Amino acid sequence: MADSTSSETAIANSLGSPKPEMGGGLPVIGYWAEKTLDLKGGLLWKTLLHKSACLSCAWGTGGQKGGFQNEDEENLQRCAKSVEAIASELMEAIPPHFFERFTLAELQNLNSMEADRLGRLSFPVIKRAHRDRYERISWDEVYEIVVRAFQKSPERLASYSSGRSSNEAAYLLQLLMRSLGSNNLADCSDLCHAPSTVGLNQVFGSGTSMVSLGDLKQSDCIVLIGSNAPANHPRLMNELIKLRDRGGKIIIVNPLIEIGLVKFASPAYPIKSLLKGSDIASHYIQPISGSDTAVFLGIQKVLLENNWIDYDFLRQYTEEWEEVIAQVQSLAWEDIIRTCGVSREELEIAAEMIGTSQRVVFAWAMGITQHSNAVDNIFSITNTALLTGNVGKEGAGTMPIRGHSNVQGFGSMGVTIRLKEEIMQALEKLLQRSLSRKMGYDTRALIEASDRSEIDTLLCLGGNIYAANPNLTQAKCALGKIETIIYISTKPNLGHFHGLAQKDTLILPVFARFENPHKTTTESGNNFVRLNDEGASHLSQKEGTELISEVELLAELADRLHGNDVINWRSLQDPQYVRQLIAQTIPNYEKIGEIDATNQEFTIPDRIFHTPKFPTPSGKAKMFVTPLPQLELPDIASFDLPTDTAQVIVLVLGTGRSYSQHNTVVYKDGDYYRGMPHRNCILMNPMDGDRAGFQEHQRVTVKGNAGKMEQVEIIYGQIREGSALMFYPEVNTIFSVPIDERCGTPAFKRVPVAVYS
Ligand SMILES: Nc1nc2c(c(=O)[nH]1)N[C@H]1C(S)=C(S)[C@@H](COP(=O)(O)OP(=O)(O)OC[C@H]3O[C@@H](n4cnc5c(=O)[nH]c(N)nc54)[C@H](O)[C@@H]3O)O[C@H]1N2
Ligand SMILES: Nc1nc2c(c(=O)[nH]1)N[C@H]1C(S)=C(S)[C@@H](COP(=O)(O)OP(=O)(O)OC[C@H]3O[C@@H](n4cnc5c(=O)[nH]c(N)nc54)[C@H](O)[C@@H]3O)O[C@H]1N2
Ligand SMILES: [Mo]
Repeated sequence: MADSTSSETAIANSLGSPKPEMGGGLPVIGYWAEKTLDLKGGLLWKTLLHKSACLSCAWGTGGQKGGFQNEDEENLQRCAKSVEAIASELMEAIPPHFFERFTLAELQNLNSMEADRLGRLSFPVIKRAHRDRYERISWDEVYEIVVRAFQKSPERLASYSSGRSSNEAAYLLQLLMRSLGSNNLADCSDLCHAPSTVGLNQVFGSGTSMVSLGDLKQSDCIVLIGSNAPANHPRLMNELIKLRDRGGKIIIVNPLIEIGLVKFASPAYPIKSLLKGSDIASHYIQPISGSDTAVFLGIQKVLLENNWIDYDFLRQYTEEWEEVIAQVQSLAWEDIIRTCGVSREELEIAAEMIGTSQRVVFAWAMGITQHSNAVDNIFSITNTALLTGNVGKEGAGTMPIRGHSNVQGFGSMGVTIRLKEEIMQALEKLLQRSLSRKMGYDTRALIEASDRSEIDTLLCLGGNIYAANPNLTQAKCALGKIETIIYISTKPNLGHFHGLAQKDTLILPVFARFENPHKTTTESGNNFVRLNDEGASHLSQKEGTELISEVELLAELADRLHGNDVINWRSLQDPQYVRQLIAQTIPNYEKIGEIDATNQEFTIPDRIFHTPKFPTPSGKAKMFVTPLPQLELPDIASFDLPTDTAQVIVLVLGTGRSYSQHNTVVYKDGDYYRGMPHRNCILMNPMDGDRAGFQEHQRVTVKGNAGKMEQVEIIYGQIREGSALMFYPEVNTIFSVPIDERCGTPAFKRVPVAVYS
C-alpha cells in the first residue's frame, strides 16, 4: 500500500466499499452450477472429465486419471475459467448461410463478445478482393490458394501463432516455415513472456520456470509480482492458501490491490476456505506502475544493510555479483523511494521476509513483462533471488507464470525468432539442407514489416493478431497490405473481421484440443509434458461440418508444397510421427518419442534446478546491473486536448484482462471483483479523481497517443495514485507504446493517457 501500514487488517479495512470482500467464493460456485446444470451440462462435464490439458492457462491441469488432476495428481483442480473456456468451444456452429447474409461492414460492428458468440467455425470461408463478405469455399480450393500464396520469396512469408495449439502443430508450423526459408515465426509470447525467456536465458541458460509444483509446496515464502492470479491462474491460489496454512509468507507487488490477492475463497476447500475466505497477502506493496526494478533494488539494499546476503553462494555459483552489489551500494535511498513510491519501511518488511525465509519462490506475470524495461525487471528479480541463495535448491527459485495453456510448448518446439543453434543444427540434419540464419520478425516487427508492404502471406495458427496488438488502426492498416492472410481458428474473433488482407483472407476451422481425433501433447508452465487423449467434436455429426485437425491441415499443406522431400510430409498427418521428429531434434524432449508406447507424461529434464549448476557456458548464474527506471510522463499539452477541457489529469494505464475474458475474447461484461459494471470503465484512485475534480461514475474521455475512448465511466478503487486500469482489446485502439528492444514486448502496462471532460 502507498502508506506504510502493512498488516492484513489494514489491507482488509482499506477495502470498505460495497465491492466483494474476497476473491473466488460463491460466485464461482454459482457459475459452475449455471454452466454445468444447463442443457449443455452433460457435454460440459464430459469435456471437463476428458483427459487433456485445460484450455485456459498454463498451470497444467488435466491429469492422467481425468480432467480434474494437476501435475501432482491432486484432485479438484479445475477452475471456473476452465469451464468458461470449454463452454465457449462447446457452442453450436455458425449457421451454414450466416456469412452470405452479413457484409463485413455489418460484422465489423460486433464487439469481441458478440463475435465470439456467433458460434464455432465449422467450414472454410474466404473473403476475396473487392467482395464485401466472406463466402464458403471447398478445402480443395483452400489448398490451391494457400499453396500459391506460399510460393513467394521466403522473407515475405510469415506466421503468427497463439499458444492454444498442440506441440505437434507448433513443431510442424516451424518446420514448414523454416523449410521454406523463413524465420518469421511471430508468436503471442512476443507480447507476453518474451522478456522472461530472454532474461532468464541470459542469467541461467534456461528460459522457463525452474520451480516445479512440488517445489512450490515446499517453499516458505512467495513473492508474487504483477500477477492477477485469482482471475488468470486460479489454481495457483490453492498453493498460496496452503503456503499460508503452513506458516509461510506471501509478498504481493502490484499497483492495484486485487481483492483475491488479499483474501481468496477457494472452492477446492469447501469447509476451510469457501465461506470465510483464506488470507493471501502477508505484505502488499503498491508501487508506481513500471517501477518494479526500483522496488527490487530497494529490497536488495535492505538485504545488504542487514547482511541477509549469501556471499558463499554468490562466490561459488554466480558471476558479476560484485558489480550488482556495488550498484546497490551506490544508489541513494531517496532515488529508490522517489522512483517506486514505496516507503523504506515497507521495503524493509519485504526484505526481512525474504531474507529470513529458507526457500523463496519469485513468481511474476504481465505486470513485470509488459514494460519498456521488462528485461531489467526480470534481472532485478533474479538478482534478488541469487543474492539470497534462493536458486538451485528445492522449494525455491524463479517462476514466470505462463499465459496460454501451451505457449511454453510453442517455444520448446522452435516457434521463436531466437532459436537455439543446437536446435537449428538438428533441424538441418533432419531436413538435409542448410537453413536461413536471417533474423525473423517477432510480432511487433511483423506488423511494422507488413506496414512497409514487405509481407505477402501470413499464416495465423490461432490467436487474434489484430486485436492483441497496440494501435489497432495501425494493425488493421498493416494487415491490409498483406496479400493473403490465412486464419486457422476455432471461433470467430475481431481479427477475422478487421484484419483483412489486400487480396484473400481465409478462415479455416479446426478442432479444439479435446476434439482432435488423435493424441496430442502440451507443455505446462512448470515444464510438465501432458499427453492429451483423442476426443470427438459435438459438431462432427452435424451436416455440412468440415472441421479438420491442425496437424492434418499443416501436414497437408507441407506435402502439397514439398511433395516427397527428405521427409514424408504427408505421413506427418499422424502426430505419432511428428513426436518422433520432436524426439530427434528438440533437446530434453527425447521421452516424447516413447510416449505413445508408455503413456508416460514427464517433466522436461534440466529445467528444474535443485542444485546451483546452470546450463550457462560457465555453469554459473550471471548477474546484471539494473538501472533505475526513468518514468517520465508526457505533459498535458502533448495530448492536444479541446480548448474547453475543464477537468483533466494524466494517468498511466495498466491495460489488461477483466475477470471474464480470455485475452482478446470477452465472455462477460464487467468485472465483479474490481467493481467495474461494464467494460467501458476506467479504474482510478479517488485522490486522482478529486485532484481533477471528477466524481465517481462520471463519464469522461480517455485519450492516448493514437486515439480516444468516450463515455468512459470512472470507477474508484484501491489502485496506486497516478495509475489506472482499462481493459484490452478495446483500449488497444487508443495507444501505441514503446517496446523493450531486447525482446520486442510492448509496454502495455505503462500507457500514458489524458483523462478529461
Ligand atoms: N481467465 C483468464 N486466464 C488467463 C488469461 C485470460 O485472459 N483470462 N490470459 C492468459 C495469458 S495469455 C496470460 S499472459 C496471463 C495473464 O495473467 P496476468 O499477468 O495476471 O494478467 P493481466 O491482466 O495482464 O494483469 C497482471 C497484473 O499486473 C498488475 N500490474 C499492472 N502494472 C503493473 C506494474 O507496473 N507492476 C506490477 N508489479 N504489477 C502491475 C495488474 O494490476 C494486474 O493485477 O493469464 C493467462 N490466463
Ligand atoms: N493492451 C494489452 N494487449 C495485450 C495484452 C495486455 O495485457 N494488454 N496481453 C498480450 C498477451 S499476454 C497475449 S498472450 C496476447 C493474446 O493474443 P492471442 O493469443 O493472439 O489472442 P487470443 O485472444 O488468445 O486468441 C483467441 C482466438 O484463438 C482461437 N483459438 C482458440 N483455441 C484455438 C485452438 O485450439 N486452435 C486454433 N487454431 N485457434 C484457437 C479462437 O479463434 C480465438 O478467437 O494479447 C496481448 N495483448
Ligand atoms: Mo499471454
